[in-house]
Amino acid sequence: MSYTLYGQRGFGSTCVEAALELHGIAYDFEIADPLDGAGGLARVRSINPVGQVPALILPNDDVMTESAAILIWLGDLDGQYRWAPRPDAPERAEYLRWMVFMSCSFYSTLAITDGPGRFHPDPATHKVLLHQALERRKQMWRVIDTAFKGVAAPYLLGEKMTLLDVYVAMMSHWSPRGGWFLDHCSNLAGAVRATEKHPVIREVWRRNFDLEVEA
Ligand SMILES: N[C@@H](CCC(=O)N[C@@H](CS)C(=O)NCC(=O)O)C(=O)O
Repeated sequence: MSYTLYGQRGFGSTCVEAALELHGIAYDFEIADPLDGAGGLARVRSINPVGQVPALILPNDDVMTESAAILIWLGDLDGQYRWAPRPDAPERAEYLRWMVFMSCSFYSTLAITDGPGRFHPDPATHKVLLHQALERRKQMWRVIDTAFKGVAAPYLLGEKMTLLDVYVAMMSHWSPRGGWFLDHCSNLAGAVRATEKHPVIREVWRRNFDLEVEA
């Protein structure tokens, strides 16, 4: 029974590392960087034909991709719901809504910044594409920040830290990054700070973001 996580430090595999460790699930980590030239991309494509990480190999050798799906699956796996609301909990709908929102509306814009040539073959257009992708990310942060106005206490869904907190906290370190995030997402920032104080998250963040968070 073993899990193997393919990813790269600071990439989307960060939240999967955190989820595995919060659940006490042992795993092997394999560096697989789709942005590390043709060799890196070929290696990732041999696991995930889309050429993206994270990818998690399950103990039965099934391959699981899509970070939100992996987190939701891990959160439900042992039926204990330590890091996810139970399916019948009142917070479940919000949990699913924002997990999928962050994946579909925010994370999806990295497909543009990680490879603008996929969206327009002329390199002269790429500066605009990168700019627009970043603007879209800012807009999506504003949407979720407004939705959580007055309801974050101390975590996004209330008293208990969930994998939604972990997912949002990880993405807060991506462009437009911490400074912009703290200035513009005051409703989310408290939950991110609380999440990053958890000892498991601190250690995973230290490894992935070279970040020392105060206890
Ligand atoms: N929908 C995917 C997106 C994964 C993704 O975009 N991962 C980035 C790294 S953080 C990647 O592999 N980028 C390389 C590329 O898109 O070519 C997920 O949620 O797992």
